[in-house]
Amino acid sequence: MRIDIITVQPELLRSPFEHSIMQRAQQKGLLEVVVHDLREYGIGKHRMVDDYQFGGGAGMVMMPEPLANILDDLQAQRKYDEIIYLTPDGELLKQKRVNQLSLKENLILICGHYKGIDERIREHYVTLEISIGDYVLSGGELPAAVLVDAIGRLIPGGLGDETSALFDSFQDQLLAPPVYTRPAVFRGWAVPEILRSGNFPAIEEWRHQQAIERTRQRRPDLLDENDQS
Ligand code: 9D3
Repeated sequence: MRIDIITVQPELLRSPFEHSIMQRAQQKGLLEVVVHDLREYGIGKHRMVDDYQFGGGAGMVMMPEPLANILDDLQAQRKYDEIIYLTPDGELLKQKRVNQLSLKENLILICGHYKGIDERIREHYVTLEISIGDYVLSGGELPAAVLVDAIGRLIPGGLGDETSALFDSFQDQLLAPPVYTRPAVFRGWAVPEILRSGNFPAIEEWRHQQAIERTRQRRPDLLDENDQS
């Protein structure tokens, strides 16, 4: 899988992808992340990428031409499955969408800044708009890193042996049960006896019940289906 990221702050995106799982998947050639500096497509000798908005108002808007030019260049090189714009008014990111995107071959991510990008790019190029949550960030770069991380860990061979995406609690809509390690008693606080019983069917049942109870208490919204899968 190849992911091209378009940004005016490429430095913000370099370090996340030089680490851990991301790098493992990338070294195996399973995932290629290419960060593009939009300023290289900027207009004039000042490499302009943003301008005042029509109608007035504070804040700069990312100009259509640099974006259209880099998108044309990329699309001339390969077929992209989705052109994704990270934006606070996009679809709230959920695991189901991550799972879908992890099956794609080529993705483009556009990171917004300032007051966002010219609406015509959204109309004529963007195929999917994603928000990572209802809070205001300063740009789309960290959301892009979040999305790439979530996708990258699903790519076969991209995960450590000790974990499996299929058994992740979010995959089955439940929160994870509590976990413990040694010592069996710490400051007088004992690990639940069942976990030390060696009775694995009983342990599985206990964990499942804990997961359900925890989900009911903390995230009842995950239980009342509403088709969030
Ligand atoms: C003019 C109104 N603002 C929307 C609340 C404009 C605006 C604020 C912040 C436009 C962009 C941003 C920067 N944030 C993102 O680009 C962004 C984001 C976010 O702030 N929260 C959650 N997900 C995302 S994805 C991209």
